Amino acid sequence: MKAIYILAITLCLALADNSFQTNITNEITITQYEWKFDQLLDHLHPNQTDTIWKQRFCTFSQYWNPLNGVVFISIGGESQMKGISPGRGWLVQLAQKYNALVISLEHRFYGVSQPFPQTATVDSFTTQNLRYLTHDQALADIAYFISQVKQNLFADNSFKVSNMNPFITVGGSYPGALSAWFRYKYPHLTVGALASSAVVNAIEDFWQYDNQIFNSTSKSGSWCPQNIQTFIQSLQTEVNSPTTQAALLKQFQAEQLSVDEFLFFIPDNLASFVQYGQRTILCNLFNTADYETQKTNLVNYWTQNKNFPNATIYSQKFLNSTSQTQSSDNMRQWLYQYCSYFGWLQTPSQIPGQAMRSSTNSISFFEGQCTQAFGSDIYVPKPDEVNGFYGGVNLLATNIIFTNGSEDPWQWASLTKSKNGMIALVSDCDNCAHGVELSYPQPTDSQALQNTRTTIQQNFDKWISDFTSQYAFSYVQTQLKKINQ
Ligand SMILES: *[C@@H]1O[C@H](CO)[C@@H](O)[C@H](O)[C@H]1NC(C)=O
Ligand SMILES: *[C@@H]1O[C@H](CO)[C@@H](O)[C@H](O)[C@H]1NC(C)=O
Ligand SMILES: *[C@@H]1O[C@H](CO)[C@@H](O)[C@H](O)[C@H]1NC(C)=O
Ligand SMILES: *[C@@H]1O[C@H](CO)[C@@H](O)[C@H](O)[C@H]1NC(C)=O
Ligand SMILES: *[C@@H]1O[C@H](CO)[C@@H](O)[C@H](O)[C@H]1NC(C)=O
Ligand SMILES: CC(=O)N[C@H]1CO[C@H](CO)[C@@H](O)[C@@H]1O
Repeated sequence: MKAIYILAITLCLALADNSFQTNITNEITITQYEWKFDQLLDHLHPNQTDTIWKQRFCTFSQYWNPLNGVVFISIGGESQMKGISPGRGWLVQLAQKYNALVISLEHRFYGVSQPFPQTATVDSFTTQNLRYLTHDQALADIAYFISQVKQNLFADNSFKVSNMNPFITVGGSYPGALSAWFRYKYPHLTVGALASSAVVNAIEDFWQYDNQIFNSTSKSGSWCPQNIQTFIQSLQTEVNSPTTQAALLKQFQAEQLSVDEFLFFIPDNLASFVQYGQRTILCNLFNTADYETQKTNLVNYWTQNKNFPNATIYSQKFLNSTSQTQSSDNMRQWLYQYCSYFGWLQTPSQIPGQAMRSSTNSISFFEGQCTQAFGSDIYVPKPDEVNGFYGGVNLLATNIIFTNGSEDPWQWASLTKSKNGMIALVSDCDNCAHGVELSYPQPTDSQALQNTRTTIQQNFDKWISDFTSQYAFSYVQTQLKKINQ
């Protein structure tokens, strides 16, 4: 009996060749399934012969119960997305609590979701093709996808999703903004949205980001931002000197960068520590005023952790290149999105004494990147247009939870205050940064973070019960049908 059972499982695993494993924590490994969806290229100018492309989505259905389960749509963006990653590991627990199906939908032009797949004769990322890389097309992708899922997109009907299953969107950062905007634009398709560190406010000159790096690193002591500031100054002097330049670039594996590119590459990667909750690690590396030691600490850290930042993707040559070399490529696409719409150009803080990056990180530097990569007609960003479209910080919708981490430099592009059925929460704790509550809960998580997750779930409970009570009668009918199927 047991042997047969094991054999059956083995067969099942062998047959499901679209399945894959993801390690969420050291103890938790999940199985997900990868699928492709026939998505429309242009939702905004429909045509008799719609152009179709293949959009990737992944499902996690271990806890799914179609009779009373929630469907979580995990929204992608800014990079490739193959299902739930450890950074969104909380979804695994939420799935268990809400008998949920989790569907991760990759964003157009990222990863393998390419409207114009790379071939010998087709380049994925020409400026002409990237015209279809817009926030409104991306939202329409989600709307079309959800409406298809509700009508049993899955041919074998194995998931038995129906109109009576409440849908909740989840996203962090730019996908967090999409999650909020989706609730505003297509409120009939979901019961609510979690918008984590959602950058709903487009700002061209986003110097507040750099200022938050100063503010967050100050939490370790004023020496931390000070040491980083003197480091940036020394770096600038060294890279500008013909006698020392080559050795410095070599030390950071950045021989392919110009001086200005290098002076963006380093601060951008220091800011990443803070953005991703590693402020204390960064400050430990800079717990010395000695420039040579600072450099060595940084290089050693990246080498030992096998996460040395790839300088190539910061070069104009790479940003110019219209071909997709690997599915992880995302720099040109994201550059296009902020050049053409959002801005969020990360210039030095305008508060005297608080700049954490070189003055070469100026608007004209970013404008140069944009115009060289896409031509002069793509720049300039249109924050007024985007904010006019969705409302920016004056967005008005219901059932959205906005979260921000107290150390997150992006919080200044997010929503500040609760109002009208929209709730703003903050996780105020050490190293609480971008999208912090979405990761898998740990026993060491601060009380503030645990409270954020509890409040989110209380709101989910309310949205779900409002939904099911509103549709009580047809809900029972539909679910009875499923049982009888
Ligand atoms: C998951 O972790 C195990 C060991 O802990 C490792 O053997 C395996 O390759 C990992 N799988 C993935 C997909 O990373
Ligand atoms: C409609 O689609 C066809 C075929 O893809 C294309 O040749 C034509 O230019 C499109 N028309 C418009 C108005 O976009
Ligand atoms: C950091 O920001 C907080 C909130 O705006 C402010 O109260 C605090 O004074 C700032 N700290 C520094 C060092 O700028
Ligand atoms: C850096 O990125 C480029 C472009 O994606 C890639 O071709 C190259 O292999 C990467 N280098 C390293 C060391 O990973
Ligand atoms: C990038 O492309 C622009 C426009 O074609 C060109 O002027 C510039 O020299 C290119 N830069 C590099 C580094 O290839
Ligand atoms: C932009 C924004 O709302 N930021 C808030 C995030 O949370 C911190 C911590 O309470 C607030 O100080 C910020 O105002």
